[in-house]
Amino acid sequence: LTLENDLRRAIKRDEFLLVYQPKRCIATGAITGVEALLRWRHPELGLLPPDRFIPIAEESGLIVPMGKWVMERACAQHMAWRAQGLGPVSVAVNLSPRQLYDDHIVSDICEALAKAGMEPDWLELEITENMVMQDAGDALMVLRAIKETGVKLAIDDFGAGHTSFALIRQIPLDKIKIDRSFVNDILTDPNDRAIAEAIISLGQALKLRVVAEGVETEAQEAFLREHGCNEIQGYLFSRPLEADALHAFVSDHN
Ligand code: G
Ligand code: G
Ligand code: MN
Ligand code: NA
Repeated sequence: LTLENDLRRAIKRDEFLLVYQPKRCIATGAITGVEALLRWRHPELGLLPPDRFIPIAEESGLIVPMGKWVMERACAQHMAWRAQGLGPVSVAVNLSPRQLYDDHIVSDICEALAKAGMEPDWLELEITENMVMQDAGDALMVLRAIKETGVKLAIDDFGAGHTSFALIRQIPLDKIKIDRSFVNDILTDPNDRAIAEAIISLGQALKLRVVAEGVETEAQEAFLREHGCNEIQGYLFSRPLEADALHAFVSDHN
């Protein structure tokens, strides 16, 4: 309960920060985008990872204003990098179920873009399968409205949740992210390998870009390249970086 109270004051006290993990296109080697990941600089407990406070934020509903802050910060950062002369990289933000089903989600997205002066196609929103399954009819309506703003949609942690193929076909998706758990043992576990290959095939058939997350070794990347995966994200390439470090990393790389 104390943590929830602290969380209530965290936006005003400017205790949140975003770190950015780059994604690399396997074919061109270029950095195509970054995923924004939330951290909380707690005054007594130090730097907290999202699994320490997102569940509390979700439970209490605080995730709605926090998520709005994340979108605004991410859009502002994208424009700041461009103003510093960095070639544009897309920025992805994770959405929580509470946000998706909040009445103001579409206007919050539009407001974040407008405040930053950012074109919608540089912003990507990541949802998970289970968010869609809660109420498929409602979710599809919201996702279509979100898609009409011009932002991109990615399905995160794919393969780990519970969506049907029938539903996947109806979501206006741009991208599938293969869950890290399948990438981990992609070389040693025949089942994980089969699942990863199936997800890549599904993505290709539906004309979606496929991203593998949690790539930690060259051998995993080689396997993914061979099987037609489009992008990789993971410690092999880079850990999540603060804004300045990300700028330096992209400048050196692209
Ligand atoms: O950052 P890490 O790298 O530890 O992220 C752990 C989990 O927290 C991931 O599942 C990620 O999707 C989630 N997460 C990170 N940042 C955000 C955020 O801004 N909003 C939401 N809803 N989830 C986030
Ligand atoms: O669920 P989501 O994909 O949003 O989670 C992103 C999380 O994955 C973050 O916690 C991030 O720090 C973590 N992550 C990113 N790359 C790697 C990796 O190569 N290995 C592992 N174990 N975790 C990673
Ligand atoms: Mn994600
Ligand atoms: Na993920």
